[in-house]
Amino acid sequence: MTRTRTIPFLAATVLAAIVAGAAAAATGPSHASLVIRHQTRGCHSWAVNGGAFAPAQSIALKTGATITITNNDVMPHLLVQTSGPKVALTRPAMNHMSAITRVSFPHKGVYVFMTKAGEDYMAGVKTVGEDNVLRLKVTVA
Ligand SMILES: [Cu+2]
Repeated sequence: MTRTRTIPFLAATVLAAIVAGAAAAATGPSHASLVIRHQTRGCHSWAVNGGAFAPAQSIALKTGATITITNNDVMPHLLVQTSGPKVALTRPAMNHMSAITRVSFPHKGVYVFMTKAGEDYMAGVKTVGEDNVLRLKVTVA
């Protein structure tokens, strides 16, 4: 008698765990933070959620998610969307150190952004090599 009640309960628990796992794999978190920093080689780079700094980043987010970009570089960065469903960019110009831009993704899709970098805030900033172009791919599911 206990057996016939225990087995369906276990099966339901396992099924629920599988469904939850699949849902978590298909959609990402609801928020990501990017930080732009100055560096000698390539002038600037950025990182997602405290990860490795690189010029090109990609993020998977769930529908309705937002990203926050903080510009800690020594020059302004303008966020520009280059492809994907059009998103509203409020304050895309990060014109001073620690300036923040937020972007919301109310719809599914693949969105691609880049930044256009301006002149250094102060003279005499030395860098090595071509300036990096920061690129970001956001997949919203
Ligand atoms: Cu820079």
